[in-house]
Amino acid sequence: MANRQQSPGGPKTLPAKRTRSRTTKGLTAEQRVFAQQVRRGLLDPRQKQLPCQYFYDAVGSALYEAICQLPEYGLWRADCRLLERHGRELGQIFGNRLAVAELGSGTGRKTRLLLERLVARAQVAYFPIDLSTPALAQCSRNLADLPRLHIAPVQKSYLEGLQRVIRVCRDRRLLVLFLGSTIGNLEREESQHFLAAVRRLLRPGDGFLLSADLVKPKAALLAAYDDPLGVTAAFNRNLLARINRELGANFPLGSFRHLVRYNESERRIEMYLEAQQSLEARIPAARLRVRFRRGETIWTENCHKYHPGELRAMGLQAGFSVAAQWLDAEWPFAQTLFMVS
Ligand code: AVJ
Repeated sequence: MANRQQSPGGPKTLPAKRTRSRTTKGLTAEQRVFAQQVRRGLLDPRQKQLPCQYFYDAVGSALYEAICQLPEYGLWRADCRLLERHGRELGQIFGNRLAVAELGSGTGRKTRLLLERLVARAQVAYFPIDLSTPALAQCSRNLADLPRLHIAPVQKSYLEGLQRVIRVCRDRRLLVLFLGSTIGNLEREESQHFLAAVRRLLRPGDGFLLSADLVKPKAALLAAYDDPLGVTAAFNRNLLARINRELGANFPLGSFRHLVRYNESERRIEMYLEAQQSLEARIPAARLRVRFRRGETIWTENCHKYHPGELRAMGLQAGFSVAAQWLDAEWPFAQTLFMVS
């Protein structure tokens, strides 16, 4: 877990107690890993934290879809506008027999804007890569009507999935998509390593299209992550609700407040859940009892923001060349096309 900076939530955290209960029976393999990650994050003596990848169960994914429609949250629409504006150009660059692999494809609603423009002039093999089976199923359904599109879902982590795709489509140029500014969840150093790992898997003629949210006025960012309707607050609290649902915990959801700050030096939004009174929660499947002091926080997400030049430099450092960079005027957001030359 990367985000280990100072917390806004006051002095030392209250220790958590390991319990001896043996209630991990009946858990799936994924839930066991979930329980281990929860245990590790909540036992962290410096700052309690939970990994943001667990936001996306069925409820969380639906809340994220709602976030993307919020007037305050401009990322999704900016990404869509750039795909609509430059989709044809991408088609011209990659020719008439290409493969498209998407890291973290979600429902595919946004990717459709690009795929529609690609299949207008090419045979396309599309490989949505996602850990969530329901999301992959929905993605395939959302795109099934597109002509000249072959869909091959890959339920794997990003790099494992990409390795699989490269093995099965040696005869086509490959365009890898990493949209939505999901890269923002990684620490900057981690992002650099990730780009280098993707670069190592690709061959000359392949490309990597990276979406990233850009630095902008603090007020706009705080509104995007702490919307007045409370959808992002629900998305954040759903993490505790999921631990209650899947790991048998008893977190009192109403006792945790959604807290967002903008870390100027790190150029990132940080999301927390703050305990409104001192309380204790039991998480049997993680064999844990956790006590919270009033005002103590759980760190749940980092959303890093970038400068256009920084993104280009990251790609060059990873061994890519920069073929194009498109910026959205309405909501500062960038799509950068990296190529293997
Ligand atoms: C899916 C990681 C791109 O960082 O904006 C939205 C997640 N968190 N609102 C983002 C998110 C709070 C989103 N990413």
